[in-house]
Amino acid sequence: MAANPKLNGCKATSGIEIFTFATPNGYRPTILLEELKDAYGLKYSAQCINLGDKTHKEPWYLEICPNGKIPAIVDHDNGDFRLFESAAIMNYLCRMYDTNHMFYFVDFKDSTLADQWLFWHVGDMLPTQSYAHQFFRSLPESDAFATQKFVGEAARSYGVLNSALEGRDYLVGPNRGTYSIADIANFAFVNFSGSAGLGRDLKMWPNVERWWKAIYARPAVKRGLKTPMENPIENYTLWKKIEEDEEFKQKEEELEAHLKKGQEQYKYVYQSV
Ligand SMILES: N[C@@H](CCC(=O)N[C@@H](CS)C(=O)NCC(=O)O)C(=O)O
Repeated sequence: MAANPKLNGCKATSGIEIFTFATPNGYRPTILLEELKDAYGLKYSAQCINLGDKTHKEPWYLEICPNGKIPAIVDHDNGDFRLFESAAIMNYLCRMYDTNHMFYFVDFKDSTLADQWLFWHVGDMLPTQSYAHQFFRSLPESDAFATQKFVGEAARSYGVLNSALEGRDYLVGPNRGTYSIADIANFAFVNFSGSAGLGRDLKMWPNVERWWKAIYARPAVKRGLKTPMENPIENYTLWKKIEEDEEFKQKEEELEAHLKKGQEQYKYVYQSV
């Protein structure tokens, strides 16, 4: 079978071209692109940047994304405008293409609050959950202090989200709130809580669980989570595998035991703020 041709730059000449991989950071803009496709017929294409073979460090990709990470976009309909950082990409896509303000806000305070939740996500929840995932899943090298510290700090962010969603459907907007990029950004990580040592369900944070299920049910979200492909450790798939695969379950129990030992050793106490 012939090898796949090596990526060497843009393939599209019109629409948005996204360079991404099957990770929570990658799914944030692909979910929004699918929502914009449903709402406005926005055209986009995706190139799969395989992190395993270091495509994201190749010179052609660094010209698009000097940070050498996914995701990044090129907007061929706007002078081949290049952009990286998922929250900046989401902000740009809304300001350029969400002309009816379906996923971002016109109201000054609401748009500022949406930005607050975007910035909180990338500055707070994203790094702690990313490190929680890495330390929780990297036995036997994993350091007990770091594992309980990052998993604990990620759990704290879920407490913050849970309080913010009390009596509300979505994070920002009048009354019970309106679905927006603030929700999409945070959903993309909550959908991987299990992989980061945060348990086999979300019952500890009932408002987050309700909100996560409502967002997951959206057709555009389901498609966004398949672009460029599905990830086998998103919550539903991971939790099902733990139930059905005895060997996998045992490995998961070892990871959980390591976390618990670290929590006891360092006297971890859950804090919701
Ligand atoms: N703050 C960045 C984070 C991007 C990021 O960390 N991407 C990861 C994949 S989830 C990556 O490309 N990692 C490859 C590497 O670090 O070499 C964003 O929100 O876009």
